[in-house]
Parts: sequence; C-alpha cells; structure tokens
Amino acid sequence: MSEGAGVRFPTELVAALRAARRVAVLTGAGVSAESGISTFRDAQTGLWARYSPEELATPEAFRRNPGLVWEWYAWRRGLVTAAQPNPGHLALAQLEGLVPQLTLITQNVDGLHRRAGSRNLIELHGDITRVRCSAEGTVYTAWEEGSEAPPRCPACGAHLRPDVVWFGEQLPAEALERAWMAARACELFLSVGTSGLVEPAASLPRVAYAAGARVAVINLEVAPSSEGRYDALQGRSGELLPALVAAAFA
Ligand code: BJW
Repeated sequence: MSEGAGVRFPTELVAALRAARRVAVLTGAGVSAESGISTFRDAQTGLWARYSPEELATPEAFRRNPGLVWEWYAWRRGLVTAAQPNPGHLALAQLEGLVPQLTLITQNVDGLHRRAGSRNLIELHGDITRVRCSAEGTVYTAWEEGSEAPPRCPACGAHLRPDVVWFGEQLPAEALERAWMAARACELFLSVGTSGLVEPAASLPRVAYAAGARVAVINLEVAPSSEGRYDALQGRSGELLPALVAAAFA
C-alpha cells in the first residue's frame, strides 16, 4: 500500500497514475455533493421533495408542464451559482497539470469542474447555466426571465429550455465521440461519484477496461458495478482525490 495525505491506496494504482501518459476521468453528481449540491438520486428536500428528478428530466415532462420543469431548473441553477468547487474538483484540475494528457468527462451540468480550472473537459449532459430554444436549438447564456415561465425565445417565440440532456435525448455527438476515444486510449480510468446507472456514460469504464486500461472507482458507497475487476476506493471524492494525487506526485 502507498500513502497520500494519510490515506492508503494500492501501490499498483499509485504507480499506474504516476506512469500513465493518458488518464481519463468520469465524474458524476457525487463529486459535487461536498459543494452542497444534492446528487441526482438522493432524496430531494424542501419544495421539490415530492417530485422525482427522473420524472422531471424528460422531454415529456417539459411538454406536459413546462412551467414546473423550468422552475425546478431555475431553483437548481440558483444552488449551482452559489456553490463553490470543492477539494475533489480542485484535485482533478491539479492532476491535469501533472499527467501528460488528462481528459475529464463529466455527467454534471453544474460547471464546477470548469470553475475549478479543468480545461480538457467534456460535459456530456450539458450545462444548467445555459438555455436553448426548444424549437430551433439556439443557445443563450443570458435571457430575460419576465413574467412567464418558461420565457420565450427572442427570435421565434418558442419556449426556452435548459441546455441539458434529458432521458431519451441524444448526447452531443462530438462530446460522446471524444469521451469514447479518451476511454479507449487511456492507460488509467477513474470513475468518481457516479451510480453508473445512466447510459451511455455508464459504459465508459467498461470500454476503458476492455481496451486494457486499469480502472479505479471512487464512491461513497461500495463501488457500484465494479464486479471485482476494478480498484474500489470507498470514501468521499473530496478527500480521496487530493490524497491520491498526493500519493502519486507529492
Ligand atoms: C459520492 C459522494 C461523495 C455521493 N464522494 N461519491 C441502455 C440500456 C437501458 C437504457 C438506456 C440504454 N441507453 C440509453 C438508455 C436510456 C437512458 C438510460 O440510461 N436510462 C437508465 C436510467 C436505464 N439514457 C438516455 O436516455 C440518454 N440518451 C441516450 O442514450 O440517447 C439514445 C437513446 C435514447 C433512448 C433509448 C436508447 C438510446 C440520455 C441520458 C441523459 C441523463 N440526463 C440526466 C439529467 C441531466 C440534466 C439534469 O441534471 O437535470 O443526467 S439524468 C441524471 O443521471 C443526470 C446525471 O448526470 C445522470 C447520472 O447520475 P449520477 O451522476 O451518477 O448521479 P447519482 O445521483 O445517480 O449518483 C451519485 C453517486 O455519487 C452515488 O453512487 C453516491 O454513492 C455517490 N456519492 N456523495 C463520492 N462525496
């Protein structure tokens, strides 16, 4: 075992991180939990406790009740704007400067990796701080809230919607292609803070493993779907990621 910041890691994993020329990292909602953003499958609190996120993050929900879905995203946008990157985000940004090529693939829509300084970043599920026209797809980074929810596209008058990927929708093709290439090409793949339930992102660790990469999973709970083939590191990403970087590079 090797140690970093008081945490012990398998020596082979630390050596693999130190030696790797290409590292790919997949993150999920767990990496932002320590920034105070609830994970997707946590019980929701307060105003939104009676709604299931799975039922709101769909095109059908938006068609049925655009005002409700818009307000849910507006509430979440407020939480994200007030949140700060945590030591897990910062460790991944630091790691990008320590390995020859690091590709950070995130399912999160909160922008915290970018705000932490990560640059080679693939946002698979979009960005909650942007909206787009639900009819013609034009993306807006600023818009008038007005009295109506959702507001209307200034160009065509259709409803604006969050610029995120809902269930049943295609992921951005170029982002998905880049993520697949990074998973196939890396020597080490880290999967951090994701339940691994949502496809196609959930397949990325398997793609990397099948292509010969070492795969490590960091999760608060016993690593989901690691099937004994992966290094399973149980704990908070905000503690384990800085400790892993320290173990390999301090
Ligand atoms: C910590 C921690 C700490 C806590 N430290 N850890 C193949 C088979 C079956 C179904 C499908 C399939 N291919 C496609 C589908 C359909 C569907 C799908 O996957 N369904 C499954 C539920 C079965 N996928 C899609 O529809 C995708 N589109 C697609 O594939 O198009 C083609 C197609 C369509 C239809 C059929 C077939 C093909 C689109 C998926 C879009 C997902 N969008 C969302 C919403 C984004 C906007 C928003 O935020 O509102 O993305 S859903 C939601 O889940 C969100 C997340 O990014 C995503 C993943 O969740 P994540 O990040 O894993 O969060 P949690 O909460 O689940 O887990 C958190 C984890 O962290 C837990 O494990 C904790 O233990 C851990 N944790 N604190 C470390 N401090």
